[in-house]
Amino acid sequence: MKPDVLVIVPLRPDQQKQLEATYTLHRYDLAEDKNAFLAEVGEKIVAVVTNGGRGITRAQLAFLPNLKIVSSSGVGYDAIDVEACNEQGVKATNTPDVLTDDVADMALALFLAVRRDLVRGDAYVRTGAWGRDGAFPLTRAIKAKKVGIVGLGRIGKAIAARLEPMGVEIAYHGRHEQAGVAYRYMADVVAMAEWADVLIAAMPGGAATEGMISEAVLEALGPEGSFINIARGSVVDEAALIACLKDGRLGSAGLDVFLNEPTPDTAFAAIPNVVLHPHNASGTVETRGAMSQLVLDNLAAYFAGKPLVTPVN
Ligand code: 8YV
Repeated sequence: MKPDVLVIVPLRPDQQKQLEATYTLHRYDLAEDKNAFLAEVGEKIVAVVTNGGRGITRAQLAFLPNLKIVSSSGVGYDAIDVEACNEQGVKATNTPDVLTDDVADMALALFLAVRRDLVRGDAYVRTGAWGRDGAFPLTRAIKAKKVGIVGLGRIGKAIAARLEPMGVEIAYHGRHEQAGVAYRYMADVVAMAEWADVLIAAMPGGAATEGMISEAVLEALGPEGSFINIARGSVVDEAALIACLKDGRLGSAGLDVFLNEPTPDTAFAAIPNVVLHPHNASGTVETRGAMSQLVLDNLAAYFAGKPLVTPVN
């Protein structure tokens, strides 16, 4: 008897084939009437495959009385209702580590794109503005600038490691000062924004960090400052971010994540001093394959009665 698995988001093709071979799949992702589908198959389901964006809600969990494990592709688990999982005795797993380098690379790409005006430079060549209007406006050097990282976890540290050889000064903010970390710790995020030229958000999403990058933080970063976000849209006051970018209280931003995905606030499209990316920092063939494999490995460990590879709760 193959265990019954609810697929909220499918895996990459290779791992999806393995999933299909090992389990009886119930394709929530393909169902037209989602609630009717859950009501129909819910009792059978022992495992869920999802991702960091979709997660699983308390309302969905209520349809799954026999659920044992939620295996999610993504390091962030703010979209998984872990409290409801705990109440139901459901284990959850995520996919840390395998995506760290790609996400840190994207933070660096946004950082460079924003600070050196890469996207507007591209348009300047394409549209012939270069020939018509002359040399492109000068930008600002990276070297000797101050970068504040909010959330010095695995990804934050990988971002810092990429920035170090560029000759920038690095500080970090988080819940606690970390032993054995050479970067300057700043307990107050507004003070760090005041000090920094660039602020990079790399903390987890969820209630604890909601709105942490407030209007006061963005104003402290200032007209010459840049905000980079590869964390979650929820960590920033997005209305304030839009307003600050528009009226120049904040210099520029590079964003991989938004409050409403995949249909972010349309105001962003009309703001020239922001570089936008469609939540794809972990979106490489290699990393998405590794994430899918880890989803499978966690399921396999569970059904073999072994310790989970990367448990959340
Ligand atoms: C994914 C992410 O885009 O890992 C995360 O937390 O946000 C991203 O890697 C997301 O989980 C969808 O797979």
